[in-house]
Amino acid sequence: DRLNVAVIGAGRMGADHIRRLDTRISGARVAAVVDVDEARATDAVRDVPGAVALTDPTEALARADVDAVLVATPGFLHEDILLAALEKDMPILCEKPLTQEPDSSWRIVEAEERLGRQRIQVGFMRRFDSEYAALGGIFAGGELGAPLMLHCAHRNPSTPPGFTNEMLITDSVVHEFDVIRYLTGEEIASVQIRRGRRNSFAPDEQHDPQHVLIETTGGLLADVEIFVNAEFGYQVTTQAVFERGIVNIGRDRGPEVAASGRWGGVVTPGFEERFGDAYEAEVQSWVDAAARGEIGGPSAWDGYATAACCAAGVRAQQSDAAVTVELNTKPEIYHS
Ligand code: ISE
Repeated sequence: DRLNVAVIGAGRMGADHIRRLDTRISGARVAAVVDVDEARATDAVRDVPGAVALTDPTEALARADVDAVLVATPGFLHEDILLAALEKDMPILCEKPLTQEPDSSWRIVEAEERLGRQRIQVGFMRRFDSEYAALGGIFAGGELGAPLMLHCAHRNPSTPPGFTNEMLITDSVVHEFDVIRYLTGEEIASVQIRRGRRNSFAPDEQHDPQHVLIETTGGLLADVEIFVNAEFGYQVTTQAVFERGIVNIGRDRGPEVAASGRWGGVVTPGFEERFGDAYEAEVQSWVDAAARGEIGGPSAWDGYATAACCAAGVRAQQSDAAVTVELNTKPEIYHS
């Protein structure tokens, strides 16, 4: 009995997940693909045996051959789909962000709490990246002493049309918010943003890059360079500073070639390549956990907490001051 998944949204991420579910994930199949653009839905199921193409998520959730849902629409469409899927008590894998604002994320948390168990896993795939996981092990193991600081760089080659200045935080730095919470096991207390010199090649509406200073509830400082029109490729690196050593992750480790008087290698072009293995481990973990009636990764609470960080970050873009992150009390179902 395989998990019969309806994939909602057949854009860049949805199409990538459909391919993954169809070819590399065991214990699951794509039963339906939903997209408002009918041609895109039809295209997406063309080579997927037994999958139907639909334009209405409600129709997909009502089908007898659908028992789980993967949400990959743009973030502003997540809330309605999540509430409907929770209503059906289905396993849900929701691409980040959970929703775009803390208020709507909190409504999701409340709906899940009423259900009495966790059903939503949020697509913060970095937790499944082998180097982030190894760094997490060093944080937990304590062999280098206490962690003191994190220096993060998040660089994208370019941004799609419509990528606003706020999205540098809500779409991109949201990953650092999650990963800093994951590594430290602490919530984020405040966010401060400085803008500095602007890349003249960035779209007019973006101030790119930005420098984000984050403090956790335990006093750890993290700085993030978010730079989304970096041209040269896709690069996500972290340097963790501990009392007795430092750890670097995220440097490309492809073959280093020396030829014609030069040496070097290749930078990953996009997140699909950089985090391909992580996405695969993430989806497999979700499918395996669903069989046990559990989730296999970051929760709706993580989605809510990062939405609260993003709201603070967007406010922090308006001034040079640090903005406090406001969090409601964590419901019982998210303890453990
Ligand atoms: C994109 O939506 C992602 O989630 C990528 O991981 C991130 O690097 C990029 O900045 C986002 O726009």
